[in-house]
Amino acid sequence: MKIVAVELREIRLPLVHFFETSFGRTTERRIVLARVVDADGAEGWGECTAGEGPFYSEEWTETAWSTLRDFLAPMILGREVERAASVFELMRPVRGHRMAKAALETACWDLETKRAGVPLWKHLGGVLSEIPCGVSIGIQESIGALLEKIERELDAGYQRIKIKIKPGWDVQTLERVRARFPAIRLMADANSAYSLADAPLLRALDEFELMMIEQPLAHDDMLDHATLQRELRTPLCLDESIRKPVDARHAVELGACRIVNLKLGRVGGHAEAVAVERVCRERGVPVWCGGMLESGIGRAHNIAMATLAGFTLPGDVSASERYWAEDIIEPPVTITPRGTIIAPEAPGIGFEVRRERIDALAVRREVIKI
Ligand code: OSB
Ligand code: MG
Repeated sequence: MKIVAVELREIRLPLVHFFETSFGRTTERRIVLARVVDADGAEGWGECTAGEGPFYSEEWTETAWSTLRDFLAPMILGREVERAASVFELMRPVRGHRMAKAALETACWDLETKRAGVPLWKHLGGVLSEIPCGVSIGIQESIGALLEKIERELDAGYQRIKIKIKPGWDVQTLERVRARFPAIRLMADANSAYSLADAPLLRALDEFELMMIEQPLAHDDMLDHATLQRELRTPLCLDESIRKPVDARHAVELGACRIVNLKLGRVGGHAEAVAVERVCRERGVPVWCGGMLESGIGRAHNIAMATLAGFTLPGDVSASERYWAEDIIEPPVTITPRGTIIAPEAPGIGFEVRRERIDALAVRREVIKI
């Protein structure tokens, strides 16, 4: 394929409910979308999962926009790109900025598979035609509100509940959740809110029989996680610390985690995600698909990734209606009563992109051409 135009759009999309983590609250997303067009006029869409500020990672909406416009788009424009699988390599001169890279890279995979008339997930080597789903529930105004939310998600069929924790919203909160729901599959995500000095508190969480504790320590740490893991019965899962395939190998070899949250944007797109999944699968480490409050385009790409064989645990990818009054794809993502998402059979990402709605939501647009 030869990409002749890269279009960037920033859309603003208010969340149905605010989403709060240990690093802050999001009420409205600022999402950068990438549309790539080849010489025959075929298109592909990707989404940048960077947040509204440099808090989950150093990337955010503005760095993604300028990095895509000034560096990444020019690196692929006009090049004879043999396969979407080689796009990440073309962008190698840029260090980091994996979420920005993923926007462009995933758009190329959508284009390639639309052209070939095959579903993206099959092209990636996916084997699961139905993926198990859980939900991630942010920090709430009260424990009562949290319990109500959990009840609603379980009624909808979701297979596991993840709650966000932080100092002051941890032991007591989990105690109440467990008292009310003694047998559910439950886990907690701290988004780096603790340090090794909190090991006694984290050890106290063992009694709640959590599936895992996600990223309790520093966003860029592995050694302290390995030390902590030796002191815990509960498996640790790394999110922020795993940015590339070699990180996954190091984490597993160090014993820093027993499970990996794999996020498509965080690792830089499908080619790198396939490599991370492989590192984990070959070492018997389960992975699951994380979420970044994606619109339908990012969500569709997540679904494709989550069909790979290593995705053996329920992920954070859930129905569009949990986030948006109206999504930017058609149909929106829905779950079955079994708490699964069925991988679409249509070519590419398998959902129709609502171009007019996107243009109506766009607050800026830039076309980079050869
Ligand atoms: O740590 O997994 C995380 C959202 C934004 C940033 C980081 C995280 C999350 C989530 C939400 O947990 C997952 C989702 O529902 O998309
Ligand atoms: Mg996380």
